[in-house]
Order: sequence, then C-alpha cells, then structure tokens
Amino acid sequence: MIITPQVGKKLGATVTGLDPRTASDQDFAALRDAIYSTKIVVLKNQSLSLAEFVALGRRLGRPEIYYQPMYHHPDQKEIFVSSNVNDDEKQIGVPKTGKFWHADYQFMANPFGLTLIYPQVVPMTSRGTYFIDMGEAYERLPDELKSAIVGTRVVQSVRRYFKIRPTDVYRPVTELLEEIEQETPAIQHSTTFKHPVTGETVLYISEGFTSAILDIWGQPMEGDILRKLLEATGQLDMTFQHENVHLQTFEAGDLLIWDNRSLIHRALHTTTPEPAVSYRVTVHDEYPFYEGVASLADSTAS
Ligand code: 7UC
Ligand code: FE
Repeated sequence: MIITPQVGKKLGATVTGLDPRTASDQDFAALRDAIYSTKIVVLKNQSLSLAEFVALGRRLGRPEIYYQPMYHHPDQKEIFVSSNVNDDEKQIGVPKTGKFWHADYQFMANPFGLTLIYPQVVPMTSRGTYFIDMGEAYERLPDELKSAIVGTRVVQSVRRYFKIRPTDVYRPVTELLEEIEQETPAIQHSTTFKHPVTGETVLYISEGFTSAILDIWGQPMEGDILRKLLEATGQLDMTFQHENVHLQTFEAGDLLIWDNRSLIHRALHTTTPEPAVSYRVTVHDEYPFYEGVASLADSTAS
C-alpha cells in the first residue's frame, strides 16, 4: 500500500495497492491516519461488490443507515444511492443529492465521523465534489468573527433541502411539513467544536443546513453573523474560486473516504443527460462526534 499526498492540493491523499478485502489491521491503521490528517483519501482501482463496500465501512466504524428508505439500495440498505438514472420502472436512489454546502447528517443529533463514496457510473463532464475544510476556514476567520461566536450554538435543519417523495404526491403540504418537524426537528449543535482526533477547532455551519446562530442565552443573534460566516468561509462564492474551496475529481475505480467532522461538501452534478450513479456508506468511528455532542443536541430548537 502506498499513500501519496495529492500534489498541489490543499487536501487529500491517494492510496494505491490497497485491497480492502485482504488488508491488514496495520494497513487500516495507516489508512485512518491518512483520513484524519489529509481529510480525504482516494482509494485507487477498486472493484468491490455491494457487500464488500459495506464491509469496508464496517472496518472503519458502525454504519449509519439513512433515515429515509427511498435512498437505500434495494439489496443493501446500508448503501445510500445517488442516481440520475431515471428508468421509469425502477428508480433506484435519488437524483441530485447534496447539491448545496453541507456536512452529512449535520441536521441530526449525533452525526457520523466518516463518509465513503464509491462512484459507479462516472459522467464525462462535471465529475467531482467541492470541499471546504472548516477547521482551516475557522483559523482564517477574522478575530472579530471568532470572538463573536464564542459560546454560541447553531440551529441545524433539513427543512430547506428535504426532498418530496413519490408517496407525497397529492398530500397537503402542511401535513408534510408537520411530518418533517416530527421526524427531523431542528436541533442545536455547538457552533465550533474540538475535533476528537486532530484537536482542531471546527466551525460547524453550512449554507444548506444551518438556519440560525443562538447567543449564550439561546436567543437568535442580531445582525447578519451567519451570512458573514458563510461568506468568509467561501460558501457564498458561486464561482467556487474562493481560496478555501477544493475540487476533488475522481475517475472510475476511485473510492473516496473523508472526514465528515472537518469537511463540508457540495456535489457537482452533471448538466448533460449523461448517467451518473454513486454509492455511499457512512460510519460512526470510535470517537464521539465531539465531546458532549448528544447532550447539547438534546435541547430542541425552534
Ligand atoms: O437528497 C439529499 O440531498 C440528501 C441530504 C438532504 N442529506 C444527506 C445527509 O446525509 O445529510
Ligand atoms: Fe453529502
């Protein structure tokens, strides 16, 4: 197994010569180190079955099965399918997932530490995912923004990007909104947290899921502090040229594993009619998402 940092890139390493089916515990220890230190690793030349992909996830942690069944692979519910292959008879998975800045499960009380993506059908154009390292982005914030958010919390919600399901057709929208509030109510997280492995301070906000910042008394903060943070971290730059933005491209046979605590990401979907399919497995590693995570999120937010 050879681990090579990506030349001229802010993030990432490529890994060649690793067969996850036969890799030793020592290989996995080195792989874990690379994931947390470089944030994204790209395993090259993979050809895993559905079950083998899930088994790879299990060697890194406990799989989290997506809370909505419409994303599940019909033969393997641990696999979340993003697919624009719109075959009328059997649409598998969901098209255009994650086309906004977010961390996975950021709207949940106890998000998972690692995301694995295994592209299955790679289009010729627009292949890749944008990333921002929110530990780096926090370090680069002006001091007045850093001090403004000390002790604050964020309200996270899936509301803005909840996708209508086939079974929602003809349902009153008010009923659907109530159901979203029941199943995935807005929750609170600490605005910044200490990464349990690297010790970095991570700014846990995204344009997709963060709806408000609460001051130390739990009141929504005055002014446009959230917008300022989104702007400063590069999330409002629609040219994606901001210095914090990293484009991770991939080719067939690549399997990406990234640090879902440090990174936010935004899918780059093909604008051509070409098919694109990818499989995702997400796992809780051996560390808490951050110290005290569940107790904080327990208190519900409006
Ligand atoms: O369809 C999607 O974009 C899924 C998104 C709302 N959630 C992905 C996740 O794991 O948080
Ligand atoms: Fe995502």
